[in-house]
Amino acid sequence: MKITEAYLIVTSPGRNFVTLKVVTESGVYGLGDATLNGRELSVVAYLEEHVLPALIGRDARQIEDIWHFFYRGAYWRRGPVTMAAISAIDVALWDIKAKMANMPLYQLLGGRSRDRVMAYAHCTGSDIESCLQEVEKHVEQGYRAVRLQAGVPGIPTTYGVAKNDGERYEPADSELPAEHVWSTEKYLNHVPELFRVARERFGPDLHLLHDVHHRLTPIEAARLGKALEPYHLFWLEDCVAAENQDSFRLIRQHTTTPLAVGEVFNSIHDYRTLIEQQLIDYVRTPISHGGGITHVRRIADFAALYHIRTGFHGPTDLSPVCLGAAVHFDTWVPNFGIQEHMPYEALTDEVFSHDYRFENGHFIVGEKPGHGVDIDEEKARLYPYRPASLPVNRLEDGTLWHW
Ligand code: KDG
Ligand code: MG
Repeated sequence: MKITEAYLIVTSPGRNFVTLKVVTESGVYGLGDATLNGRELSVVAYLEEHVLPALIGRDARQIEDIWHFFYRGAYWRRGPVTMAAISAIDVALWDIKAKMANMPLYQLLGGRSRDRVMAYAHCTGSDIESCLQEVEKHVEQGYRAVRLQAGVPGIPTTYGVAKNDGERYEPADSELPAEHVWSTEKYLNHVPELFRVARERFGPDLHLLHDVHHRLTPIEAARLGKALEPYHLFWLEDCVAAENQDSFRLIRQHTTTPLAVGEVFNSIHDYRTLIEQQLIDYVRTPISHGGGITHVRRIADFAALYHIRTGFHGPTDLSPVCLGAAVHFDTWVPNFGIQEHMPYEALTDEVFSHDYRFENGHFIVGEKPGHGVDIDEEKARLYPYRPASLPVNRLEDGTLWHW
């Protein structure tokens, strides 16, 4: 089953997406998501210039060998660009294999472990009250889990909060990086109050999540985790920048608030200490950044040994191809925790068709062979790439701070 063609489709139906299409001699094709948000064209160049020429002619069934060819064989291992490229190939090949087997992808992985996949929604507001109004809306829609981010008094803009209440937030909203102001003190004084009021208003059952976007030091994260303990968070996400995995030990010593990490990780090696020493509770690396199904499955299995569960990154800057593959993975993976969900714009869904459904706060996997996501290439051509950058963050005195 030779690969005869492999090419990229770059499109921006509301958001930049890079999609790899791998075609075989029998005409069966597979799609993989190669979107590295904010750095999209670097993966296009890496794939087109260095990888795809060596993919043509290989046997599409040899997923494992092809994975290692582009990982071990590349000399330059790991890193977001390399791993996003490998992920795209890997997911496209799993899509092909599942289509050849005439099975939905989750069946090929080992079958169903659950009927539906619990997702969490983003609820944001300029202040506590407007954020909680969003929670109310999402609870009415059936969500059982919500991520709360509210504007911090005294800081002009807060990343992850919509510009206008009731709207979705856009992570990459300017051509060049906008500069935001950050105050750890103001933030730490504010967040516990948000969760106190939320827990009081919505009762004990609703899962509450929060994302720190890597902005604290370990001891500050420990303080926040401790302050949030009475409100029983489902998780506290990315509380510190995680290059130093050992630093999580300090956080863990001080708090029982569950910790989630990994949306910017791309390898099992990024997790080694965190998992082996049980310093975290959820792994978040999406399939499109962590080496595809082949490698993320290894991360999940490693995590399972230590009672750590999955909670994949799922913002709108990963394409529906990634989300489609994630819903299959989530349906199968024994140590599933939760799936992030930010609904796509209608335009995105016009370009990418999918057979997963979303109902009452849960994804339900489709039964089409493969991962069930396709792209309308003609429509995709109508929406050319547009440069879009994430903001950067400075302390009030001008110091460049963690993202
Ligand atoms: O492009 C950046 C987003 O993907 C990121 O900010 C989203 O932190 C995020 C999350 O948890 O979804
Ligand atoms: Mg996050």
